[in-house]
Amino acid sequence: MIAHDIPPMDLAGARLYKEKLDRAAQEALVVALRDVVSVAPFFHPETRWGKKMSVRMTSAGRLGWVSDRRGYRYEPHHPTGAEWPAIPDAVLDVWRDVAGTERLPDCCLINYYGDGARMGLHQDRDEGDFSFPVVSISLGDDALFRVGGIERQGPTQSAWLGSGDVLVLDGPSRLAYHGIDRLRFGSSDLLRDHGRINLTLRVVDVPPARETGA
Ligand code: MD6
Ligand code: FE
Repeated sequence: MIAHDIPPMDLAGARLYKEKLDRAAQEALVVALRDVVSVAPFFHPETRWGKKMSVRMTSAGRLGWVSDRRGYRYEPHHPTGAEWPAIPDAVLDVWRDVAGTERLPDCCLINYYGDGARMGLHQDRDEGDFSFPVVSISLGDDALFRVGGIERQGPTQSAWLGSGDVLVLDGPSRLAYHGIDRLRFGSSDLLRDHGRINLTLRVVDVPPARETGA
């Protein structure tokens, strides 16, 4: 179930909905993600500089996010050449609840963090239209999230993201620098072998031109 009565916390302009998803909703997401991962297995991406990232990744949706020596980009196919599976309905329900837009996401990036995995400070800026929010869902072990402003060197705030927490970057926070400093590995029993899954939902393309009526 998605809890509706909890107002979000402000985190450097981002909205953090603590415990947005109860245990049953989290388990339902994990079941749906198992189907996704059976079609589109996790892979270990490299950065542009040939360094392996510490997280494992896959995607669902029309477009998936990939990183290799050619750079970071959205692709219509998994590295195996297969199409990405559809974004599960249970995931879209979370977007519908918090995104505040009729437009559905094109991409659900799925990151798996094992023991010691982290995510360096970055901006999500490979999309065509930054007026759409980015919605992120945390499942499994607690992770220390850091978010700042639109300049890498600026001050940052940190918060632990727990299983079932939902974070929305929109408005002025849409292009904020953010990352995961560390995990409390083993803090949750949601995932069989511990670790953490983060789902990041994004509108990738510029939407079709709208009639203004003017
Ligand atoms: C993570 N999150 O939580 C990494 N990006 O593992 C992100 O990179 C992120 O949480 C955009 C919006 C929200 C996020
Ligand atoms: Fe991000």
